[in-house]
Amino acid sequence: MDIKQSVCSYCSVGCNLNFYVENNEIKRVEPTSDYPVNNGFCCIKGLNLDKQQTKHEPHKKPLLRNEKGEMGEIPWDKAFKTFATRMKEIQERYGKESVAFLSTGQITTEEVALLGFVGRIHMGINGDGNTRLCMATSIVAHKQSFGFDAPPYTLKDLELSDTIIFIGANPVIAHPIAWDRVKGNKDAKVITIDPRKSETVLNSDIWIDIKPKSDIVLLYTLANVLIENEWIDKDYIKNYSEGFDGFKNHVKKYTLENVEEQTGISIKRVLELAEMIHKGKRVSFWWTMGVNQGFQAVRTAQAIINLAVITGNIGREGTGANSLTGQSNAMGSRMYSNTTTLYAGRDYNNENHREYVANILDIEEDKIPTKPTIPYDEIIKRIKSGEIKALWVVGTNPADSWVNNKEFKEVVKNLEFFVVQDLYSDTDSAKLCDLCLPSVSSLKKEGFLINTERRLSAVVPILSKEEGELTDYEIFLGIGRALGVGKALDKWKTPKHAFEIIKQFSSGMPCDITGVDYDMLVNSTGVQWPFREGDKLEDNERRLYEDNRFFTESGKIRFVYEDVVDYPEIPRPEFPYILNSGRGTVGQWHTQTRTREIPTVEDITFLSSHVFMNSELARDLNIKDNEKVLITSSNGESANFIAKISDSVKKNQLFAPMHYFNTNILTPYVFDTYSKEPSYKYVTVNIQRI
Ligand SMILES: Nc1nc2c(c(=O)[nH]1)N[C@H]1C(S)=C(S)[C@@H](COP(=O)(O)OP(=O)(O)OC[C@H]3O[C@@H](n4cnc5c(=O)[nH]c(N)nc54)[C@H](O)[C@@H]3O)O[C@H]1N2
Ligand SMILES: Nc1nc2c(c(=O)[nH]1)N[C@H]1C(S)=C(S)[C@@H](COP(=O)(O)OP(=O)(O)OC[C@H]3O[C@@H](n4cnc5c(=O)[nH]c(N)nc54)[C@H](O)[C@@H]3O)O[C@H]1N2
Ligand code: SF4
Ligand SMILES: [Mo]
Repeated sequence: MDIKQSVCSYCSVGCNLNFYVENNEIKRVEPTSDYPVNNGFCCIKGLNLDKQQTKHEPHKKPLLRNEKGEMGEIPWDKAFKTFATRMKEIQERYGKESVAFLSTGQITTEEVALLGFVGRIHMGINGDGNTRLCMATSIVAHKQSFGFDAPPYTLKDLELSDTIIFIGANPVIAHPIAWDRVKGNKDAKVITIDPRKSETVLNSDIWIDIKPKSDIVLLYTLANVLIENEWIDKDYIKNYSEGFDGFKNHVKKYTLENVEEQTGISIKRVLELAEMIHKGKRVSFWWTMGVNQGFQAVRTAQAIINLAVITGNIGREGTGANSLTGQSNAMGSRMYSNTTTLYAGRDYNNENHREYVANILDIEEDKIPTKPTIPYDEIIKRIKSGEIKALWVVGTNPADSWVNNKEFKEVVKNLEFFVVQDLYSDTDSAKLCDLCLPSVSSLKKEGFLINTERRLSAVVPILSKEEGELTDYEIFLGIGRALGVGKALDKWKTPKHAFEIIKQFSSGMPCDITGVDYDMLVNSTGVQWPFREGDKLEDNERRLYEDNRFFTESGKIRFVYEDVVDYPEIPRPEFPYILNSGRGTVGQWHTQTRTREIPTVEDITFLSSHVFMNSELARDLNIKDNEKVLITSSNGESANFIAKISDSVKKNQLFAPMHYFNTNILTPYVFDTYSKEPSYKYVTVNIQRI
């Protein structure tokens, strides 16, 4: 029996798994014992990775909609030709930008890079990803504050910290194997800031039960208290940051007198929290979607960064302002998808950067776009207005996951050509398309993913492909050839070729990986970036900023802040409650196209959309456990749910797991100003018995 090691393609923890394979069949899956990320553990999703494309078989051949509106199988060469002919026709008729793509953090880095080449450069189209729904806020916050989009920590910091503060993060469910390290760190005080008594709250020492979306007020108030008490690291601030005086002035407005009314946290508790931060020797702050998916999200993330800076909790063991990523290759997509930045975090509007990339690609510099893509919401808007006529969706399921998702289903009717490339042809998005391109899963791919601590890990083909099956990489190549990319594609022949190009893109950038060799990643312990040519793999758990040099022009961290603005909508008689949403269980992944294949998950999770409501509210409204309710949203839509009575939510709040279509019927068309990330976690609603 062969034993092959590969990385899990679900979440950003990036556990490695050993697959026991005989006659092209997986007999057993085991977590890799000497991989530094998971040390012999994994969660239910990783353990069942072999179930992909088994119960729900993919179509091996592409599907094309005929004149009668029915989907029929076609051979690959016809699919590529159809793609190329239709897209070119549309671009000729309506202009280059009448086509767009939406992609993902769930394919390999080589694949996102090739899509970026074919889509953004050759076709000249806009293209954004599901990372916009997820990490866009952290990206902007990092760039503005640190000068580059780089999560600075190593997961080991969770073990080394004496004060761990989670803000809008539920790692017990969402990053379960990273949580193991918190559990193992018996000396740390664990504090969780969440409006909901989440699974992480239940396992923490302290719950800061904040009012939804008031984190920014709490964080500014904490900064004010720390500064006024001189509980700050003056040397650190002076030597390594810029703009402190402005920040100090700014937070003066956020006084203790107002804090309870605005955040729900009493003066006493704010003071206690400030004191814990002050007394901690190694304080780490970890944030995820409860921060990123908000209205003033970027500034909230930066308020966390600012707290870490003023207390000198940056760049040392067990410290940091740390944003956890979500999907297995969110980081690969951020660095190499060629969407919001040019490859490897380079600037579209920098002529030298364009020239550098063009040279590597062996193309004319004027082929490279001079500006980043338009964002996701703008793509949807332009489909609605008729400016965008063709859409290519890869590895994401916007018919479920996009805000106000019923609208997505409506707007795609405006498209003249809609392509979906997915593992399955029966996702809610694929059901609507004209051309469906089926890809094999990570089990049959090669390449690399980058996890939440910037660790590159090899995707190793566990099974060989059957006749007619293609990887996303091969699909992009087929499309590129049909579009007539020509000679420039020679550089991209295989994922290994792409890896060499990616290395060159990274050269001299903070995410430099010129020292990594393709084969060196296989059966390895992974490599964290940066890893420059000549670097030695001595310490395999490395953090950024240990030298306190940042990627800004001055080399110092910038304080970025802004007055708190009122939320666009507050609870009112027609919509008295706030609906929150997020991950429901460890076993469920997003829109469930993949985890529906895991029998144990299907057995133990609810099959229909449900909403958690407080027992007092249920009593007031005469709603019983498991009764059907109708939720009406201020976005103009309504949807049915099953009520689950639970005091994990406060009386005026509701929580709906995101894994069901109905949840995003209700979410608002509200975005952060700077990141354009949707504010999924706050919408005012009403609820009634049916
Ligand atoms: N099992 C499982 N694991 C996953 C995923 C999955 O689908 N299933 N998805 C992966 C992906 S892509 C991502 S991005 C991550 C997401 O990981 P997380 O961000 O940890 O997960 P969420 O449940 O979306 O949100 C976290 C918490 O934010 C809280 N929250 C809501 N509003 C506020 C607020 O105003 N302030 C504060 N402080 N908290 C608030 C919610 O109550 C929730 O408990 O998970 C990854 N891991
Ligand atoms: N209400 C609410 N909505 C949310 C969120 C929330 O917290 N609340 N969270 C948001 C966040 S953080 C995220 S990341 C998004 C996720 O939203 P989506 O990206 O829409 O969710 P997935 O179900 O992961 O969709 C991925 C699709 O890609 C397919 N796929 C998987 N692997 C491959 C592959 O290798 N190749 C190809 N071609 N296809 C593949 C899967 O079958 C699936 O159909 O949802 C967002 N939506
Ligand atoms: S924690 Fe994440 S990476 Fe690890 S096995 Fe579970 S889903 Fe996969
Ligand atoms: Mo995400």
